[in-house]
Amino acid sequence: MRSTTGILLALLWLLPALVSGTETRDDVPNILIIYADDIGYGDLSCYGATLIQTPHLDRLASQGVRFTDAYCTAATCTPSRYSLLTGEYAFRNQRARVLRGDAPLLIEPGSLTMPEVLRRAGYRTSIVGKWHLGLGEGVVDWNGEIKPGPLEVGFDESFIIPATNDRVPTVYVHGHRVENWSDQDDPIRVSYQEPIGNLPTGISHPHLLRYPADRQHSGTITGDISRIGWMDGGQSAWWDDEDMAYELARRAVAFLEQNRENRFFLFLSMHENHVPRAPHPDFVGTSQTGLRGDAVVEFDWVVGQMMSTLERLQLCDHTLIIVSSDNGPVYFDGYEDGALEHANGHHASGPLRGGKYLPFEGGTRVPTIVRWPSRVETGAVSSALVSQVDLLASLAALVDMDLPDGVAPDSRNQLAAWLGEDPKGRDYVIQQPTGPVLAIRKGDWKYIPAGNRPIWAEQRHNLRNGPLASTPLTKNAYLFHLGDDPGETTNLIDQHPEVARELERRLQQTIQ
Ligand code: NG6
Ligand code: CA
Repeated sequence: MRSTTGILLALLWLLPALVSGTETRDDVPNILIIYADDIGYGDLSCYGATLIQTPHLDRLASQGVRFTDAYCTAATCTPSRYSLLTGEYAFRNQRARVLRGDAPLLIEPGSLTMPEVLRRAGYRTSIVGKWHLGLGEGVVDWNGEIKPGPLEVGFDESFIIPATNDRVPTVYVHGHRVENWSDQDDPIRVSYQEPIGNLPTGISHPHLLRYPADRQHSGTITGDISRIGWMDGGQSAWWDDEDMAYELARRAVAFLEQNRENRFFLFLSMHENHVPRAPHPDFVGTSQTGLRGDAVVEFDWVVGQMMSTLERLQLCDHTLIIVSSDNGPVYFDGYEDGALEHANGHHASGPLRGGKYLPFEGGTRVPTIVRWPSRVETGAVSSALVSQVDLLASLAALVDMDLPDGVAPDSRNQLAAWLGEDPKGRDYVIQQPTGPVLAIRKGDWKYIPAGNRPIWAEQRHNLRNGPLASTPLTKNAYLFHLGDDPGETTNLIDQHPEVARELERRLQQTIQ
């Protein structure tokens, strides 16, 4: 008798845990992260752009919270994405730098990544779009099974651009295989060491190109664009650059439709506005800043597609949407696509200094919008300091999952800030530019330690990126007061050495 009661009690105790994966509760929403590539703080009309109109993002902002002080962790893609998905700063992992298209997987298979945490919480998880976190274990056979990859680190489904749209191989990988690929007589081969195969390259056939490229981007031509690296074979599987937004949107919509009855997490990782900029002809001319702006409008259209799909499926109220970018903007990034010539006075970083690659605010402060009608106030603007590295712990808290010690070591539960409820957010954020020098923002102060590497980057920006940077970075340390000087023009390090020392200490404590 006693044991029967015990079993019954145990069952009653277990019951909530057993049903919690299937019930539809408003406080545990679906999650959709729409991630842009290289879209800057000033690129959306809700962030002040006038030559680029982004009506869907503006509407999203009017229905949710728009952040003025939200950061990705790094000024380039791979490290930012690594931090977002693992909750660990990328500078802790020496391999977490901008990866080649044939680099091995950066994330340990089976680890508790953001998608894995959500998967364990009962979510169906999917990535559609740019990956750029490596695939395989060293040598990838693009004609066979490609793993480990997204499916081994928490995603139930994947349809990815393996690296970037300017790197070979220019094929989508669906699950473990190249999409649309079965012709074993024309095997896909990839090299980042030396030219392979007989396909034209930007060097051998420049007349085939839609626009000229620098040397680095003058490898194999697929479509009419030369890439970084060389590839051979697989022509039937090559993606169509102009169709990419439509293809990724189709895949994302299909996932939402298929999972209408499930709780889902979709990481929709778009390529806009990374080079090569090749928006669909439907979007060419839709901005007043040339192809670069047109690609932002294309991204906005994708956001609109996701919103209208959620509306059609009546999932809007039950879906938390987070839109942000992986790093700041750049004009010239390898291709003479007219981005700078047609900038037309558009400031891709808005009032901020610098952009992609750089330690200045424009490198890592990114447009960020969060919408979840059942919980997030509509039309709010938050100046809370938030960092994408915290999304893992924050979403884990949202779905009530405990993270064991050592998992996501740099991720903190900042859910209240991310939902617009806490106006303050973090005490400080770390900003990782290209090169070894990390920057830190704490409150209104911003500190960039002395170091040499960023000099070339900003000089290149000055030469090629016009409005993105005004004064050259030197190897000296910098201290700016962002409240008085959001454009980081006046170095106050001599006036406030004690502030610089405090920020240096904070930075060192974080690094250790
Ligand atoms: C750089 C490429 C740049 C871009 C970047 C990655 C050169 C000279 N430049 O190495 O064109 O591909 O990597 O961009 O090769 S990111 O947004 O994915 O970080
Ligand atoms: Ca990027």
